[in-house]
Amino acid sequence: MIQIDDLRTFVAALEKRGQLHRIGAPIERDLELAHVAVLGERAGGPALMFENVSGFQTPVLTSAFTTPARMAVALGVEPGPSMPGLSRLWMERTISGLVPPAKVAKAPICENSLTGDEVDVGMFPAPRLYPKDGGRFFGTTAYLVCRDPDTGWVNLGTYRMQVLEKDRVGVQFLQGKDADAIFAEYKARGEKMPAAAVLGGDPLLFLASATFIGAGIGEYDIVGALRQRPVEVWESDLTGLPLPASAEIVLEGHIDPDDLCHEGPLGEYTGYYTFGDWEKPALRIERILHRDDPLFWACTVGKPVNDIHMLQSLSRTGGIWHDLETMRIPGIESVYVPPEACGWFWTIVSVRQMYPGHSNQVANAVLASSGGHHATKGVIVVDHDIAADDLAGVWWALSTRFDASRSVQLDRGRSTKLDPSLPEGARHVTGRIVLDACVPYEWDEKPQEVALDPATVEKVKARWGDFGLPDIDPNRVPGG
Ligand SMILES: Cc1cc2nc3c(=O)[nH]c(=O)nc-3n(C[C@H](O)[C@H](O)[C@H](O)COP(=O)(O)O)c2cc1C
Ligand SMILES: [Mn+2]
Repeated sequence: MIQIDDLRTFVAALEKRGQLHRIGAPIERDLELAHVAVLGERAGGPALMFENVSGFQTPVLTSAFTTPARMAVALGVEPGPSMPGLSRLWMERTISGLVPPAKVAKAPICENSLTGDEVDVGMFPAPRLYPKDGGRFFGTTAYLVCRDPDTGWVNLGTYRMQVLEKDRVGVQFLQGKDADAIFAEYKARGEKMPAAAVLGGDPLLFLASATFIGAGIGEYDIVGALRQRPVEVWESDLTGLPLPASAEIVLEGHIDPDDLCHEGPLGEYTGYYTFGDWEKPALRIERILHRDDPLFWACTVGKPVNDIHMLQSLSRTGGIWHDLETMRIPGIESVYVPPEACGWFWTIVSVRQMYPGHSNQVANAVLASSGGHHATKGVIVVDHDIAADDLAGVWWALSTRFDASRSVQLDRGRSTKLDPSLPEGARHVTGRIVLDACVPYEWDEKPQEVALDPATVEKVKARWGDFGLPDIDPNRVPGG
């Protein structure tokens, strides 16, 4: 286990494992910073800490989650597991029970408190990422904390936050998101919603707050389960909200139902823009809290694959897997939402079939699950001999176990406003497809696979040195 308490311990843990590079050369926060980050991400490079952002003291962290190795460190395990391996950990820990946060009286986030005229979000190097973006975004990794006025449920959600004025940021929570549902309750009461935009703290707070977990479930409790210890929170004397004690920066205030804004666009995680210019909520900042020498953390969003696609792949897979297990569907071997599918739109499940129709049940369970119902366009099911992230094996199954006249199911389901394959203005519902690439369980005569003779494999492995192939390790050959 790697002990991760906050963004700083995460950065130190990455650095210790050669997973973080510091850039001392001067860099502009507009375009340059994100462009270096994106080029580094596309090349499979390390996390970056920009230490010399022109005009600012505050360093900017990017590319923190871009590889499975760094996702592992964030989860507190040594690099090595595959993405489904990490998602399995998510599934197992969240099933074993949620862990509520613990209040602390003294918190590092209170080291600096700015109110009144001192409030100026422009003190932080919020970057502009892409040329067509509508402005600079304080929030790409920041999450909004708010509380249900009736039940007391505390929700954390990552919604982009554009800098609008020195004391105002846009907060684009989309229809149906948890903050949207909570905001509607304040609106119905004719009240402003107390809210806090939080940057930093345990990196899993960003991960969890960017995850579709379901209404009524607190993301603090999910992170508590993932860490197997409570998240430490400080109860704000301004908004009453529990804030992560070791966050880097907090913007606190209220979201007024009568104070809507226009913001965006931002290069989305689909790799496209959504230009629809509807009115969106905005946070009026009454107080800024920050730690001494705060770190700023940004994520480049945009085209796959970068941090958002990796974190969505991990947590969406984990959420769907959790749901399949708690629906008591047997035989689930592995689950995978590929980062290249934006970490969202396609799910692959490997199942050990036990009865006729089992693979079809699995696919429909994914489509109906809390974790997977939103904007899934396709589910592929393969037999247990192929791991969900073995894409070569998935192609083989689609070629040899799949018959379009038997193995396809089409229907429609909930979509996302951000899906560029649907016409703008008609993005509520999408078509969905199931590709069942399993050999039908009920077939008496199953196709006979070509296989090696196990005894001969052992024999030739024992004599491998005789064959003059020093660069080939027969124990590491797939299927060897
Ligand atoms: C970098 C980033 C930006 C995001 N921007 C938005 C956004 O602007 N609006 C939104 O509704 N969801 C956005 N999301 C997705 C939400 O974080 C995700 O749907 C999450 O489930 C929301 O939390 P909730 O389920 O508690 O509402 C973003 C996610 C990431 C990682
Ligand atoms: Mn939520």
